[in-house]
Amino acid sequence: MKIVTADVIVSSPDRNFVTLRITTDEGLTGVGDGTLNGRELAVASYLADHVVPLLIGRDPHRIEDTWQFLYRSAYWRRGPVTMAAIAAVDVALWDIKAKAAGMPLYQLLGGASRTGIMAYGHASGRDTQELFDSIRKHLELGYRSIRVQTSVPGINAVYGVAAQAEAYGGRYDYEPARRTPLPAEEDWDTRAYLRHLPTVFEAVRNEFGPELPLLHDGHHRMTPIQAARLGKDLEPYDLFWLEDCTPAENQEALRLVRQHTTTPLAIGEIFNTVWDYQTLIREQLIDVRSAVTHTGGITAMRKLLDFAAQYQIKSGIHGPTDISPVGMAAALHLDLAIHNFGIQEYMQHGPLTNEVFSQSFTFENGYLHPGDEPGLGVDIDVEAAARFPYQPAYLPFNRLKDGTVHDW
Ligand code: GCO
Ligand code: MG
Repeated sequence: MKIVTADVIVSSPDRNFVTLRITTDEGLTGVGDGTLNGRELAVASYLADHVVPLLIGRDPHRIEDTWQFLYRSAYWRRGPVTMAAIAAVDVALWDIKAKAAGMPLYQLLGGASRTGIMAYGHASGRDTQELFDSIRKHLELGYRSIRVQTSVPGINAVYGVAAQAEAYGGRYDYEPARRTPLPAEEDWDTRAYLRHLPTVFEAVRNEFGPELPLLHDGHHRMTPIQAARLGKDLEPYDLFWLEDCTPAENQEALRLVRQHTTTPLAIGEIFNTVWDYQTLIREQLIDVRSAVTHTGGITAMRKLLDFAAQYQIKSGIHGPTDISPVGMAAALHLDLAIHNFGIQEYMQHGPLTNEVFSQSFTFENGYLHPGDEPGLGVDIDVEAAARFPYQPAYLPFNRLKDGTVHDW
């Protein structure tokens, strides 16, 4: 078999997506997700200008060889643009291989290790009542694990609060990228946040009891010692995880947080290679987390998660709306196959996205399943995609009260 064409499709149904569609001389097609929120066109150019010409004529079955070729022949290693582009190719090739085998992809990854994939949903509110309503809504949708994000008195716009995001031009339940000519400016005050958040978790536990798994995303905004304090303050509320409590370019910073708290820690959605995790995994400084679309695809993620498994560290694959249905399907096949599955983030896409991407995965009683169609079980309708051309959109950023730029 040979690759005859590879098309880079940039579309914006509800939000921007970058999709790669590879076609073989036997008529098989495979799709991969290369969406990098707010920097989509950089990946599209990397693919169209520098990767697609190298794919034509290659044997699509040689996935490991193609991965190594794209990673090493570029010379300039790592980085989100490069690794998202490699991920798009890798996932499309796995899709083709599984279709050629007539099996759902998870079968090629070792078969199912479980019957369903536990997912968490994003509840949020500007106050306790709105938050409780949002939690109830998610429970009614079937979610059995809930991420809790809340406004903070004294701060105008806080990451992850849907109603607040809407007031600032966001769309649907939660989508941080906005179709504004410049990144939106938000405000931040860590002391106010550290005072407020434990009171919110206390209220949620009192209302919903001890069983419900609860999560929270700190979105890289604390220093290590602030993160250590928050982890300690949240211990009574038994979190499933505290995510991205501090920026982790410096992996060693997590040693300090770890020494102070038993709250499980999740890190990795902005990482893109196993090297970003080396200290975190080897020293068991985190418990879960990672992303498929931004980490070089199934090939690289499988190696990363197998490495993590030796340290009893579990997966928690990134699944916000900026992961396309293609990237989500890739995550689900991995989730089903690996032994060290932890939890899967799952935010449902808007109606236009579902017009462009046909999907076979299901969400029932809080559990996801990738379905049993050969391949990934997801495809892109190229004509429908063409109805939704790219629209510039940016993620917001934060400033402190004195005007200093801060992590968002
Ligand atoms: C999450 C993430 C996202 C990111 C988004 C940026 O936990 O889902 O933090 O909400 O902010 O992926 O594009
Ligand atoms: Mg996050």
